[in-house]
Amino acid sequence: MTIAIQPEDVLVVVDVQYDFLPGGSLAVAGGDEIVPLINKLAQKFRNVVLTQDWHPADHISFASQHAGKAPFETIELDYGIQVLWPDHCVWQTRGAEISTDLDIPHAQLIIRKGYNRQIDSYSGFQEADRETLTGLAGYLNERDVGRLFVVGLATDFCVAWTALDGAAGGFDVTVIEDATRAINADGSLEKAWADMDEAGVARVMSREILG
Ligand code: VGL
Ligand code: ZN
Repeated sequence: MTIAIQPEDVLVVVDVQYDFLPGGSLAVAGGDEIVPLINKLAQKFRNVVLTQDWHPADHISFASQHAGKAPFETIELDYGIQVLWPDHCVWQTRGAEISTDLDIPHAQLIIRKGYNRQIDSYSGFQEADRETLTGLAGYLNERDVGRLFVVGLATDFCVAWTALDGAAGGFDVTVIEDATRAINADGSLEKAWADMDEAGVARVMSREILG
């Protein structure tokens, strides 16, 4: 069965940046494999939005900012549990750049997130304090868009949180599974799919769209 993409549908391409690709500081295994597929999918969409993880060098999510802590350990912050990461996507560094292999000249908006030093932001919609909004929902509502299709990196963090917040915001959200790759730290991928399933986020394969 093929899913027919409508002119008002939107492709949301999450964090296809050098630090999340092989050779990057927080490389997601197989992250480069999805780039040609995303390019192919993007041709089906009139509307494409990109997100970009964009941190100051002393961002609170970096293990390097917490004495005695190593990447992938967690700490408790005001807004809840925070996973600590290797330094990544530091603004104005190459690692933060969106891959130039992404061939989507018609992409209309790049939403940056994670630029507040004290708050992480996996989601393209709101920061981890669950209060500070990025403006993406306002943009999409003002554009009167249809369904959201989410692809990119990483399935279990920024893709999942973006999909969940989209659904919570009333959008019809579908994740295109084979156009994502996961970090999968400590069962995070299984949990992410369970959360998305419960929130009514649909899960499809790219062939259902590409035919
Ligand atoms: C991401 C961890 C930290 C992601 C961003 O894009 O999934 N993961 N920052
Ligand atoms: Zn980040």
